[in-house]
Amino acid sequence: MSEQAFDLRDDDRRPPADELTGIVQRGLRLRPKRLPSWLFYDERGSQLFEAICEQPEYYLTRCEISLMDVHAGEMADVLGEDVRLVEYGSGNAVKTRMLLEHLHAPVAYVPVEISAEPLRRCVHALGERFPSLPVQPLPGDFTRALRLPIPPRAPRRTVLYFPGSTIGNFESREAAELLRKMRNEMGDNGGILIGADLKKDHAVIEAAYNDRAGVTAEFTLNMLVRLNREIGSDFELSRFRHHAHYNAMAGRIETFLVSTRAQKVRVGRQQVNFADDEAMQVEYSCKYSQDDFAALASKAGLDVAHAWTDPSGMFAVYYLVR
Ligand code: AVJ
Repeated sequence: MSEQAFDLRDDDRRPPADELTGIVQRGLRLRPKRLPSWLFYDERGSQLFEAICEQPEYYLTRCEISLMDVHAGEMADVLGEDVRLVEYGSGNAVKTRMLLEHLHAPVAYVPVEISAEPLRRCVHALGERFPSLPVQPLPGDFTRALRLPIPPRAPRRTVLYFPGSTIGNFESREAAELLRKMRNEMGDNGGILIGADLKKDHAVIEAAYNDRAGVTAEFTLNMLVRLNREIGSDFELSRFRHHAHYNAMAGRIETFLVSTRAQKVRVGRQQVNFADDEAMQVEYSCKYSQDDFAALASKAGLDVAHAWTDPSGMFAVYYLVR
């Protein structure tokens, strides 16, 4: 997600920078201060996320890919013939390709993506690999109600694909609401194929968000670079540090930007005070045991029909149905 997010919202006639300024100002009035994690994903942030995926400590992507390597064929069998596959966030589509390799006569692939450039790249990459697959890109925010394009022929079912443990960025209430929205979109006969990181040794999880090379720290701080550029705020990068720790009670990584001194920052026409050591929350990455995830799904009126894990038991993909 990037600045284009706001260009796409023609329901709001204010200039995009004003909207962003308002979002940030509201977050800075909360106690603790809090900024939404989608702000990470400008162009640089998306690049840094790809670099995170290559770090030895960040096991999530590698584990999900090895899971797909082993189980994509079985997933395709479970999904059945004539599926319309709708992906929430198009990403770089590596896992999607692994699934599409095995799908039986898919009716269409619909990537839903808020930011124009990744969406374009995804359409291009899949068009080359699957020339006869109808691709129907849908620019937009997947947390809002989607208007799915008319499929080229009637699908047997619509399956919403939501890989990557992105669901972990939502607090459990919001996660249940999002799944409930997805349940409506998939229809009676539909399903949700969704990746979620599993609970495990806390040190392993914590290391994944504190890589030695400091890529995650740079990713976190890039949010401030983006805000300085897009809304003209004057966050001083050297006066904030990345902090990510595993909250075992809540079952989630909590990431903060911590102010390294008492300071004032200008955001739009407002001055915002930070105390020495004040922590501003920027991301949750929730971890679910298989039982936790089944409980979350059931809050949204969904059942786990299948669950797959990677060979090391670190990551899970679930197939949810009504
Ligand atoms: C893309 C949301 C799955 O929470 O693990 C990686 C984002 N943040 N390192 C995650 C992220 C810091 C990632 N998700």
